[in-house]
Amino acid sequence: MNARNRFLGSGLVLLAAAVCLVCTSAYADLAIPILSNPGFEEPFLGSPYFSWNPGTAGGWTYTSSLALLGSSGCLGGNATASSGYQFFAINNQGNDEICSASATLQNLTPGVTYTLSFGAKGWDIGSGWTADPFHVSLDGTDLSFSGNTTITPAITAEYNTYSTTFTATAPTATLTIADYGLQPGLALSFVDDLKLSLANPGANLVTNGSFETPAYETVTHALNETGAGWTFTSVESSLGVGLVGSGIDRGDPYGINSNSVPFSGDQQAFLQGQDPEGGTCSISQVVSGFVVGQQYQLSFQAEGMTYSVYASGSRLYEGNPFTVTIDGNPVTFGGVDKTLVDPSAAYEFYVSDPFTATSETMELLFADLANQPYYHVAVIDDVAITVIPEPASIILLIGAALAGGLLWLRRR
Ligand SMILES: [Ca+2]
Ligand SMILES: [Ca+2]
Repeated sequence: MNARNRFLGSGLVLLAAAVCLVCTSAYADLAIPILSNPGFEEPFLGSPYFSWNPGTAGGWTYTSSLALLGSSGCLGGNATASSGYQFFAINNQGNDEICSASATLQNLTPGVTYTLSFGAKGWDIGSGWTADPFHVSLDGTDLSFSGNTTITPAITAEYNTYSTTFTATAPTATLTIADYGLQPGLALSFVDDLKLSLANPGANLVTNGSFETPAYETVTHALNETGAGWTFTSVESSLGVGLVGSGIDRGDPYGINSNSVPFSGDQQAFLQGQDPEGGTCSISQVVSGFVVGQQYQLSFQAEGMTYSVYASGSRLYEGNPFTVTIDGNPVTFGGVDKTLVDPSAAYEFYVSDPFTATSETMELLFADLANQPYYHVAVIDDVAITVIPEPASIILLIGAALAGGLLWLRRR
């Protein structure tokens, strides 16, 4: 089996993956993303299917008997996912039930501003159905999308993107997507593909953090490349790590449904298991520009690569858990023991706890666990290391604000 085929697996792999579903999520030291399961890919529904009133599932709590978790093709018309295979359908059929989905944002940094976006569209099934208007709130306060707090998505084939920013006031916040109940008739909107990122990340010390260079315009992926800032290593040169080009996402050249759409641009990096060769694979970069003693944060987007075969209702999903170190020291995400990144089947946003630079150049290393099966693939995109303002400068800012306030008082 050549490297290309091995990368995408085979029917045997799918069988093995089904067996291996029991071996995921067994880790106690999992890194905490800002939002788990942002693409409604969990729990996996299998072949085109929908689940009414899924209750609490996959990190989300759904209310109303009309809340619907669905997969592409489960309903007629434009019932497709924006990312991966599954979506949330917010739905009202002339009764007064409020239909909603809510989840907890975690590991937020108070004072930091984040960008939140998602896709939505109305159902185009006709027969009197309209889009179901809804609102998105954080701890009960509606977020504004281009000046609107009520979203009535257009009825289109593709999803329409809605984006906003918010500033965290606490490490956690409850995100709620809810309709208003009491619609006069039949109404349904699809919601999918929530994305989070830093709104004002500042200068990035990482070179080629989006893995767009070199551009692989004619191949689906490249292995063990060196250059453009990154070094990719694996035990066997023919597989393990590298850059994924756009072809794998757009052309689906192997006839396998993949969730592998880069978070940004056309390319992303991947870490693939090394079984049966053994050992680990890694992606590293010697990052320069640190100021010794200054505090920094690492952020990135990561997902577990999945393939779905609806005919058999099975999905190859293995997130290939990995660790991140800076000069050999584990980077943590949400607490001292939260070191192991095991992303779900849609891109999750990870922001590390602060770490202190001990040298002007430090090595950033992503490495998977030893002896993972080769159908375990994690993909990574938008890697950034950014400075955290020193407490002294924050105190200065507060001091300046206070002084301004005093001046204002004196002028009165
Ligand atoms: Ca999805
Ligand atoms: Ca990219």
